[in-house]
Amino acid sequence: MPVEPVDKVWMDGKLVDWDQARVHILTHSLHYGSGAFEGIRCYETKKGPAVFRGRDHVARLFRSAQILMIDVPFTPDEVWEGIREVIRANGLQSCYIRPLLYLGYGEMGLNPLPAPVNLAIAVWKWGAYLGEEALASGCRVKISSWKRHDPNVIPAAAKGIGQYINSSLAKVEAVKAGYDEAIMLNHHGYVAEGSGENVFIVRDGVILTPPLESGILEGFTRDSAIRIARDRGYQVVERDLLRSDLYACDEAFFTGTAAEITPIREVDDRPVGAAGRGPITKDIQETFFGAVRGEIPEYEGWLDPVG
Ligand code: PPE
Repeated sequence: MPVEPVDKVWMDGKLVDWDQARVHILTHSLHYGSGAFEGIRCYETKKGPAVFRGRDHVARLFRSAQILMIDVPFTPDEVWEGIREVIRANGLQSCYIRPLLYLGYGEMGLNPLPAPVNLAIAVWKWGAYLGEEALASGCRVKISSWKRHDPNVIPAAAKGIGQYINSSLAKVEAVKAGYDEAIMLNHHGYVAEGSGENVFIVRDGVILTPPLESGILEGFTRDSAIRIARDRGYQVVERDLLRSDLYACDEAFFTGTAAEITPIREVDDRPVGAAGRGPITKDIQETFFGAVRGEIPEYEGWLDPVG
């Protein structure tokens, strides 16, 4: 997706001009995929711009760093203030936020421990991840021939930069074959997640989603969708799913910061339910969009104001 430039990027505590937000070619992360990142969204609300689960995303960045043994040279409060500062500096009401914790210039070789640690926070306008049309009518998905990496190969719980090669391989395969998105199975053959989304299905009114032990990213949109669904009286079950569960369900949808809540209308050329946005998906999606825009008081705690 092409990026529209904005004015400023936060780099190691300073706001720099967009065009000056550069790194050296021997940046460690460019060579070895070392580092971690976050994907966060800021939404326009009546009380001004607010970051959806902003503090939670910052905490996950620190958990990723802990797993990858990277010492973050900032406190969580400083990172959170950096996020607010860069949104304000660009005068944005809504945007996508990308904190990137990377290993910088000065050390080469596979041992990342001596490399300098840098943190950048970029923001830009990012519309519907799989297209506006997909939000309303659903997307077409392919089960990937690429498996989700085993958590003992690369920890899925960390949002590490290099591990996204796995997601990219799956995405490219799906797009080249004419689909919008991929779903990967895990090493046990059960459904894991999309290239950048968690996945849910609905069968006989019950909502099902793979458990965290299936080796998936612990998505905040997933967590929010589960809470919304239960609050609205639906039963939500976290259990292993087979690919045939995806082929023969009534509804399916993705959750993710970028993807928000995107219905799935087809899996491997099999229509899901009525091949559109199912009624339970619509209910959860509408509530989610109300929550992120600050229109539902009970979910206001999920919004961290930019101020
Ligand atoms: N699984 C994966 C593999 C993943 O990358 C994401 C987020 C999720 C699940 C959902 O997590 P959460 O955002 O906390 O609900 N993917 C990010 C990157 C997308 C990109 O293309 O870049 C995102 O949605 O920001």
